[in-house]
Amino acid sequence: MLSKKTVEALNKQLNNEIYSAYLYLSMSARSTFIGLKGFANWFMVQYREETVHAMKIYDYINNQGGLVKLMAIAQPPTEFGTPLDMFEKTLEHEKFITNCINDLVNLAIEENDHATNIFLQWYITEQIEEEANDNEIIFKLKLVGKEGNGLFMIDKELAARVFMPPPTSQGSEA
Ligand code: OFO
Repeated sequence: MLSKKTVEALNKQLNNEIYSAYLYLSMSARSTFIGLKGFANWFMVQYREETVHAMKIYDYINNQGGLVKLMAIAQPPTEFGTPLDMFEKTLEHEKFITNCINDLVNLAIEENDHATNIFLQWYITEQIEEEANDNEIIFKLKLVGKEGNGLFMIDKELAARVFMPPPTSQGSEA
C-alpha cells in the first residue's frame, strides 16, 4: 500500500527514467550522425537500460495497487558538443538521477514505507555503477584529448557494449 505522496513521487521518477532513455537515444542518434558507431552503440544500450529502470517502477506502482500516470516527456537536446562534452552531460544527468533516488528513499523512510525503501535499494546500487561507468569513459576521453587514434580506440571499445537485462528487472524491458 503506497501513500498518495509516494505514488506521485514514483510517477515523477518513472517520467525521469523515460526521459533518461529519450536523452540517451538522442545521444545515440547524434553519435551515429557524426560517424562514431561505437558511441552510438553505447548510448543505445544505455537507452535500453533506462527503459528497464522505467518499467521496474511501472511494475512496482501497479503491483502495489497504485495508479501509473504517464506524463509528457520533455524534448531532449540534439546537440551535445564533443564526445567528452557528451559524457560530461551524461554524468551530470546521472548525478541528478542519483539525487532524485536519494530523495525518494528519504520519503520512504519518512513514511515508514519499508517495501518502497527496499525496492529503491536496487536503484541506489545501479546509480553507483552508472556514475562509475561515465567517470571511467570521461577519464579515457581526457587522456586521449583530441587525438584521432585514441578516439578511434575508445569508439571501438564502446562498440563492444552489450545490453544485458538486470536479473532483478522482472523481464520488464520495454
Ligand atoms: Fe536510470 O539510471 Fe540513468 O538515468
